[in-house]
Amino acid sequence: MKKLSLTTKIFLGLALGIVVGLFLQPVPDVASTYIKPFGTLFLNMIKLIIVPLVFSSLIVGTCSLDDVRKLGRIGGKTVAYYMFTTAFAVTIGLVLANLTNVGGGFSIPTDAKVDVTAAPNVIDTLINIIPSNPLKALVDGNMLQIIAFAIIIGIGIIGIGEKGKVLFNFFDAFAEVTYKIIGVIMLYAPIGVFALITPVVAVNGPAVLLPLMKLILVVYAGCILHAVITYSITLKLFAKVNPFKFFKGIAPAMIFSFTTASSSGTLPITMKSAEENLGVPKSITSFVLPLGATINMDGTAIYQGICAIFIAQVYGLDLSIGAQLTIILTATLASIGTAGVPGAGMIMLGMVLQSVGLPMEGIILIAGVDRILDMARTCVNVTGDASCAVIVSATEGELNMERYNSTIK
Ligand code: DAS
Repeated sequence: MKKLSLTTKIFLGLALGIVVGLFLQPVPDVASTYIKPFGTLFLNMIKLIIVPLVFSSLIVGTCSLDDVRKLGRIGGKTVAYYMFTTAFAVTIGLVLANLTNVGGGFSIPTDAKVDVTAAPNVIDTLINIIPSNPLKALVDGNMLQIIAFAIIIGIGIIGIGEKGKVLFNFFDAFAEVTYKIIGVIMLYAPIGVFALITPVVAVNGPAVLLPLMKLILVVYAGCILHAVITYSITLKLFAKVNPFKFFKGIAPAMIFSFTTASSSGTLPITMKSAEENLGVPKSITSFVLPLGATINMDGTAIYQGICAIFIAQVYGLDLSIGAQLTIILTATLASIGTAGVPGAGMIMLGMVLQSVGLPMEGIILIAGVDRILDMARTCVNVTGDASCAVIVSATEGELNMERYNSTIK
């Protein structure tokens, strides 16, 4: 009941925050001045623990795969699934945006010329993953480089056999300490969630949302379609499990990620839900989920595909199929580098727009409602990560089916 009570409390915090936010719409500054700080405090607590959590749990996760061949197999499955679902997500976004003429109703003149220019260099993206200064990567919170460093350390520990035990035990204990700290932080979660959502509703009341309502509806539709259809198919096809039980089991992480708009901040709940509700072993959650929280962002990719078409249509610019294919490549790569924190996707949207010569100022149109969009895309990001953990476990024969099927009480 304790697990459900945390979810229930978080949901109550969310519901209460929405109601209070609606009441505070006439005085949004009250919400921003007196309530928002308690939400910022919560996000800061989450940011405090993310680097130690990801670093230690990935080292432990890599080591627990106990041999490099298994690591290669699981790593290969994980990265392939993440890249495939992200590219598919962008495509869904582009098709939906074109079908709904998402940017219709606006027309802003621009002298920008659509030109497939700076398509991202795949090689550079991959080379930049290996940190030349790992301590700087840790200090800067460069998640991709921290992940690479942790995996390399894990492989090293596997490689020295018995002698590595002391290091494994150190990082295993360190990871347990971060889980314990997160347990304490989560006690504050209902208050934190309340304080995060209240100013969002108070500031972004219906008046602000109306002009961009079509964009918001298309992004939410894309996110729901991708989550329900794509993951149901992949779970049925590759894991041969009942998708409904998946969504029921991962619900706590979906609610939490929707509210905090932070994949990294939701990571502890995603890991807990995947282990306790879906029967995924810790050796796989502690490898697949920290990796996913950073490199796998299907929701963000959907958002970037739709917003690119929105901005092109608003400025009356036609995007050729070639340009739209570049958007698929750029958004897929951009999602690798996007940090799992609020607003990161909007920053990476600039890279996507630049790759096809769309005006960057188009981002300003979206900035006002970006938090509303961020909540939906982050929820999909986290759901995608969890679907990968279930599929990798099932294909490795390590999914606890009894635990998975017991999700629906
Ligand atoms: N909020 C980011 C996340 O935590 C996603 C985004 O900004 O696109 O996944």
